[in-house]
Amino acid sequence: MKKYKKDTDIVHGVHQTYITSQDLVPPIHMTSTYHFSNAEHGADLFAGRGSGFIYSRISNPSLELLQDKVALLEGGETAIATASGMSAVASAAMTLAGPGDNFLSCTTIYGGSYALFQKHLPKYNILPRFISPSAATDPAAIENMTDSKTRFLYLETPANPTLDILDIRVWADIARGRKIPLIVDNTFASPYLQRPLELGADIVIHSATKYLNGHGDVVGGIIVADREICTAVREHYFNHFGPVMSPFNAWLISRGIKTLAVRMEKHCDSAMQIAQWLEAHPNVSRVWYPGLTSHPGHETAGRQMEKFGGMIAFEVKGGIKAGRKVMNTVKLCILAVSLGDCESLIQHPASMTHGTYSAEERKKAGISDGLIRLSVGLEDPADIMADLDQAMKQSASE
Ligand code: LCS
Repeated sequence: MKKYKKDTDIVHGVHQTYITSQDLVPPIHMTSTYHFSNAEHGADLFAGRGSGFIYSRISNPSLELLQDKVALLEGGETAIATASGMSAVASAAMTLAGPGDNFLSCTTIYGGSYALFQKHLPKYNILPRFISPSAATDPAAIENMTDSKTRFLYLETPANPTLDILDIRVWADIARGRKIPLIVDNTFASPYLQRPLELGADIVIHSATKYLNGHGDVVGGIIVADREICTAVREHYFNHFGPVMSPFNAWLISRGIKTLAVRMEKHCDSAMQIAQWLEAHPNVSRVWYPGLTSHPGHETAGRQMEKFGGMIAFEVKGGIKAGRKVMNTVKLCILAVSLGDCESLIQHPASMTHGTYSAEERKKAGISDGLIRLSVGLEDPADIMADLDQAMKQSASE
């Protein structure tokens, strides 16, 4: 296949040659099962001989199109579309580790992933080890947290919700040294900004609910890796636990991806402008945005990301009380969890997305009570700043 540039792959990328009607937009394959040509054909497919579809929990053309597209954009061999980002995380973790094993994750990750690791996997005697964000930039400290029972390393960069940046190459070198895979949750960056596999990671996970889909109308996930790993995920977990994506959702996410380049450019440019404005705002005590030179991960982010993303965290003077007022006073920004949508979304991690952490755990993860997270949408950034400004002024005057 001809190698195109990134923006062209985002729009074109992969085609399904077996669809003969020449549609510009492929149909949604809303089918649970497939007609075998004869008994021998069905038996061959079940035995893994030849290619074809068997049953939509195992594979479906609409899912295959999405999988091939995201694999192409991430520079991976293949992919598995899953019902949600959480089922992508769970499928990978449950495949790679078994009873008596451990794995190492940074403390600061999405609250749902943290709950899966901290509360649920231990029930299967799969034991998490968490490394603090400050130690997670020190190779010796990372190495010291692993042993012969460590089955994988796991990180988010930029991390939810603090936008911490970890050096993917550093973690990948440690994983390679121990002959274990590195999983990177690339949800906050999207493959438009960051391709962890090219930096040495082995598995990329997305909540496709976010930037990949980009329109706030779907929940979905995806795992990208080589064929060996994806086959293991399918055989050891996915096919029989069954967290499969619906063909309709796969179609919507494939549609969403076509505009990934233009959306990410605007998310990033607006976020940079808003982060700089927030940093200079008299009512703001701190801003976390990897594009700011004040961010400790700015240099690493500049090396491994093409731009700095559309997510900002900030704290207003007066802590959580003032922060709550801001969230209750915005008019344009929408008070909601999730991220990566057309609309700007504002939320409070300590009581919402990261309520799965205890107060002490949040402290270790660097998630302060006053932290507000903003997913910068596609509106005119001047309107977003005016909205935040009126909310902060009103909150400060009360
Ligand atoms: N990974 C990251 C980095 C996430 O932010 C999320 C969801 C997931 C995985 C799980 O994906 P899901 O199952 O929701 O598709 N993050 C959310 C957030 O920050 N607000 O609401 C959901």
